[in-house]
Amino acid sequence: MNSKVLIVMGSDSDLPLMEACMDRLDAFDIAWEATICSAHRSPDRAADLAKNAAQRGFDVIIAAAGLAAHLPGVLAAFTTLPVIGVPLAVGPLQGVDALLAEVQMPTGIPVATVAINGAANAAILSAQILALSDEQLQNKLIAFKSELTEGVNVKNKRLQDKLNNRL
Ligand code: RP5
Repeated sequence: MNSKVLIVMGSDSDLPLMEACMDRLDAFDIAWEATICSAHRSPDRAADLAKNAAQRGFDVIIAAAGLAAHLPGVLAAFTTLPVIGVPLAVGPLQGVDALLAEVQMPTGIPVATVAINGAANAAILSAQILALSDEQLQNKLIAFKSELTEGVNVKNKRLQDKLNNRL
């Protein structure tokens, strides 16, 4: 199985918040590698990682960081691969600082920023990108979205039953 998604986290302290991303990629049978690298503490390696990612066979980069989260933007500066940013709720501002740092990228260097702690959505967005050239994955996504719809239908049915029992 070739690796497709590169997950970069700013610190090992980010791992608990990013496990939902790894679990969701696994559920779609998408291969991934994860590494720790910091835009501020190991900037040279961040540049190298991004410069070499396409050549190493990755199609998408997911970058997660908290505080003044420059990691996704720095990686995006050194690659033409799509970069998905996950702002993490860390520190006194609980992710608002990271959200603004990741989403407010200058024209030319986009980062597809998901919600604060949106680790699972980063995986799903990666899947949607990879599915553009993978019909099997496309079918898995269709099935996944149907499950979401069915979940809402079940909730609604439960609500209607409850409301009927009140009468
Ligand atoms: C960021 O600083 C990391 O992504 C992490 O969310 C935050 C704190 O890092 P540690 O001090 O726990 O290493 O770069």
